[in-house]
Amino acid sequence: MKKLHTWMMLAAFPMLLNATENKEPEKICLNKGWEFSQVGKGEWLPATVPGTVHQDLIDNNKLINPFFGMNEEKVQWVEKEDWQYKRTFTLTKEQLSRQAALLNFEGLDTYADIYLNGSLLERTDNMFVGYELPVKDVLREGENRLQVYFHSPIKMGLPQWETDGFEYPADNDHSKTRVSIYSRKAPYSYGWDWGIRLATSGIWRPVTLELYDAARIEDYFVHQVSVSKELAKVNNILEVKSVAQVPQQAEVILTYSYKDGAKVTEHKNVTLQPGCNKVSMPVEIANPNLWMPNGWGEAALYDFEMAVKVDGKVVASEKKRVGLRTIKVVMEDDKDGKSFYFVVNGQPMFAKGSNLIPDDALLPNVTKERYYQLMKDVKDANHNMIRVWGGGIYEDSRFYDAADEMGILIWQDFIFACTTYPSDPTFLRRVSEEAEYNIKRLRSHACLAMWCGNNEIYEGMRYWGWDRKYSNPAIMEEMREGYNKLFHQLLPAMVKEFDADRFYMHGSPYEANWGRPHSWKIADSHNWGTWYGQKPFESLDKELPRFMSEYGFQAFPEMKTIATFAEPKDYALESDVMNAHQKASIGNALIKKTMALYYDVPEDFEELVYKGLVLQGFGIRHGIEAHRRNRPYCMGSLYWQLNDSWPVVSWSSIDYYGNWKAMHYQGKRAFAPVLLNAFKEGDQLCIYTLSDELKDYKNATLQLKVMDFNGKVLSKKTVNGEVPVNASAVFHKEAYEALAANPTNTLLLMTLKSQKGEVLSEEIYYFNYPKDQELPVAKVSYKVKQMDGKCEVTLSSKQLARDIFVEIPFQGARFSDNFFDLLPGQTKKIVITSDEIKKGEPVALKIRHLTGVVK
Ligand code: NHV
Repeated sequence: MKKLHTWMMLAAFPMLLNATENKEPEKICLNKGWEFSQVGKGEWLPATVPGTVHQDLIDNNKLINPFFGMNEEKVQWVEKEDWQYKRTFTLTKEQLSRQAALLNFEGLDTYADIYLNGSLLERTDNMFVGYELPVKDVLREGENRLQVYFHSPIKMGLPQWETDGFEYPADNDHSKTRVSIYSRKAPYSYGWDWGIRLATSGIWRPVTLELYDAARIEDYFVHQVSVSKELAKVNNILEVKSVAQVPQQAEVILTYSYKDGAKVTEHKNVTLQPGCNKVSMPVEIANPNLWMPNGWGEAALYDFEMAVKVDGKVVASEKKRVGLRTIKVVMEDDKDGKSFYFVVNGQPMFAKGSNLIPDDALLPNVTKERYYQLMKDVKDANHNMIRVWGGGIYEDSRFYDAADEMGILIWQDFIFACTTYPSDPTFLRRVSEEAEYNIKRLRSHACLAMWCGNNEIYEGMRYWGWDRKYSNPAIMEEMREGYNKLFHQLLPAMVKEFDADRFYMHGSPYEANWGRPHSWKIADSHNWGTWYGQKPFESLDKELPRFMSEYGFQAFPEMKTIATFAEPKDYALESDVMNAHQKASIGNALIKKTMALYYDVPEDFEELVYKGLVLQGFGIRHGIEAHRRNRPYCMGSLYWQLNDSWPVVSWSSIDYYGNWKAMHYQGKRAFAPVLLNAFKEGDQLCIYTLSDELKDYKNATLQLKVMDFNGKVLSKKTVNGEVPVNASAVFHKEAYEALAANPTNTLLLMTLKSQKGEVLSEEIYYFNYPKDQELPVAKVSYKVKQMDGKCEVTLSSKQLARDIFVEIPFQGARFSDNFFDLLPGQTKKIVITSDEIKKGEPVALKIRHLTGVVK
């Protein structure tokens, strides 16, 4: 511990004047009543906290909507200005008499000077840490003035940029002078290949003033020492700061319970020394309810609470929801290369999921409701893992709470992506502070599965041509050394110190590169062959990794989302407005090129948008199935990307307004717990069962029916077999030629039933791609039953109707199903929910399918 001078001791450890009057801590929310001002302008306007300067300007009609049209370029001036935020708050004499006071800023973006009553409390330099500032000696009775001065993140980076003398390879930083890498600030806010550039400033997480007596819990870590079905050993580790000048007696109380069951309470008497104290309370829970990932059972959570009592009064307490489980990452040399898979509660788990980017360009707009909706979308689509990608942020705690509750494992990157970074002492100090802060903040979450140093920096250093870019080899050498310092030394050391049981990997991909087949056998892989390599989706059948942590394909968002940023005159693939919302250079051309392999490419823009959605869903589903089919060699499939941060053309499966793209529905189908998957191997059609279930199905039956597109059944048979536990297996093989006698106008319907007769999976196999099918012009009819908040749509068709898309003009409406095929003669009811649906106000539905638009 640093040596404190006597005068500092006075501030840090105020005298216990009246030891009998300990009270519960008081947390005063300071989010309300802020004003902001552009430095030099002198005009103060109301502000929202947590918030960003961009949103405050928009709310005060000082900034146009950055998402609309070509407005992005018109709002870039904001990042170059300094901004101030201020508010006052009043305190009573009684409040001031509390023994200690902390002003807590949970997040400041990024370079903020904090002033209180004439005192400079702190100069911050990291968006990813919270600041707890002791203010007991600065507070006043009555009015207190709080002010935060934000320096432009661009101006703050410039002196470093100027003195470095070379430009970092930060290609996603959409500026001529790339300063993003100098700041610990969300990389994506400087632009990305799906991202608007909004380099924000602001108080982006809550502010509180905490008044307390005697002691405070600085940290509560639930350390799962060992967990099995029979016994969980859990250590509760508290860091308690005592503000008395002399040792004081305290009682630490641990309470835990499961749901409405009995509360177990344990006590421990301790002597708190002045300053920081560690208190451990180990407990053992027999036959624990284990936390299970989505699809394997309940994500069981216990309620834990730790309280500290001094002089008989609770002076501090902290709650946690605790999921008891084990998660291991097995990365070992094996006969094929190097494995990479997760073992949860002793069972190998095929990871199914996607990559998360920040859900908004203006982060504080992501409410708790939005986090929970997104996580529900993930759960409903049968995912069990999300990778929090390194170009974004360490997410809000509510995100991890939601993941805990819904059984979603989190792969957490540290926030570094796609470029080398500085490694000077100041930079390393900032990173070490941020690592400690975030590891401690997240380590008690059941969902947290692993730490990963960064996204694609190692890959970039080796394969993205940076050697050629820097003619002076010393620069490249400095970058390589920097990589070692950050990702092989500092970050693993931090994980070891604060979260020793968790797996750490230097970066993703670990070693593999999508252009180098020999490397695919090593650990995780980002396969960008179907995008940057412009390969067909079938390449995913052969380019198999041990774990696919990224692969993707773009699609436009649906028309109602396009309509939020473009006007009908802009509805053209290469219009300026559409191009401002398409940040990937090869985007539009590639969408059309790949589409032509499978579908007829339409001229009409709206039809292209629709077919592009269908194409993306088709392609990624193809990949998911290939990965699942090839387990246990391949043990994970995380597609790029789950969500969007603004309305844009991107690789996402859910658009900015929460609308599921076709791919999200296809992902849900392809990630089903038990899935039938037919795949042609040589002259055989192999019908696989892909099961993630922990139980097997003996005496299952598979019915095969070949029918034409008008519903005439040409052949039919049933076979028996077994669906093995948690495995991919061939259930049945059939000579391909015989089945596929009429490939242009027949399909194979496969239905798998358990012994009890429940349908485990039902899938259609098409012998040809749509462009080589004689699809009938299906006459789809539908009926609508409308109620408040929902409507039921019943669709039917005499002929096969492929990829039916029901459009409704309400953002974020939820569909029980969409982008599905109707078999000839089939009737299907879907339910659409949205608060905007009102009984008696008929909604304008638009229904498309591959051979037409329903009038
Ligand atoms: O381009 C889509 C996504 C990115 O948004 C994100 O950074 O980590 N993507 C592509 C790649 N990685 C990622 C692969 N990168 C390259 C491919 C080919 C050449 C250079 C880079 C994500």
